Amino acid sequence: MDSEESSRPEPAYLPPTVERSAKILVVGPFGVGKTTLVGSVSEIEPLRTEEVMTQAGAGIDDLRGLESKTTTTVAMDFGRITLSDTLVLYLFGAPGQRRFWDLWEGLVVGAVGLLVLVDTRRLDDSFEVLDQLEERGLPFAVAVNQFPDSGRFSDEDIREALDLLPTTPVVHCDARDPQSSLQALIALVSHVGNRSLQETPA
Ligand SMILES: Nc1nc2c(ncn2[C@@H]2O[C@H](COP(=O)(O)OP(=O)(O)OP(=O)(O)O)[C@@H](O)[C@H]2O)c(=O)[nH]1
Ligand SMILES: [Mg+2]
Repeated sequence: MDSEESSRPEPAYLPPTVERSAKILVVGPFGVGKTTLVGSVSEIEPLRTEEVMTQAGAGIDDLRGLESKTTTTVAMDFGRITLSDTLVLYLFGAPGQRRFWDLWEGLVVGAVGLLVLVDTRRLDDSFEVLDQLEERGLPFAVAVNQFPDSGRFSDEDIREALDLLPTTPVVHCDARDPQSSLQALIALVSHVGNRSLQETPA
């Protein structure tokens, strides 16, 4: 168990005040920080399906700026965060390697919205992701995961570069930081609106 996990409070049960739940899918290209975000913000021990990357990905998976990355998600991440006294989010993280994108079909079922993580050092990788989402019509927010050598881009720069609608929220975050990740989720939930949030069974 690492220090991040051992310091996590372990609320196994939902507070009795929780009335609504929402499934959120965190998507984005390879290595953008999806597993990191789900793990940092989750109040329960996150479920991870990491496998060590092999030579099969050499020349396919772009590891520039991710020199310390040795594993990749092969199925999904799962976490939970109680956002307010009455609302809980179930977080699903998608695998980012292109060859696993078919799994997104299943993972997205029941999701009320998507958080799209973006790495400005490799913005091109995000175009294909956004194309997929626009076909689906589900609400999404864009969270720019800030790396030390990312450079500074304004929301407007990001909006223009990714050709986003004026209504799509753009936030900047550090996926390693629980509070920062939480702010990204709050931006998404505000955008999704209360209408889509499910009543939890009594
Ligand atoms: N500096 C910095 N590093 C980060 C941040 N988020 C993630 N990392 C690092 O970047 C790498 C990628 O993180 P992952 O969370 O595995 O990315 P992923 O999107 O889940 O990757 P796949 O599942 O393989 O697509 C890891 O080595 C993280 O430690 C961040 O906000 N800042
Ligand atoms: Mg991952």
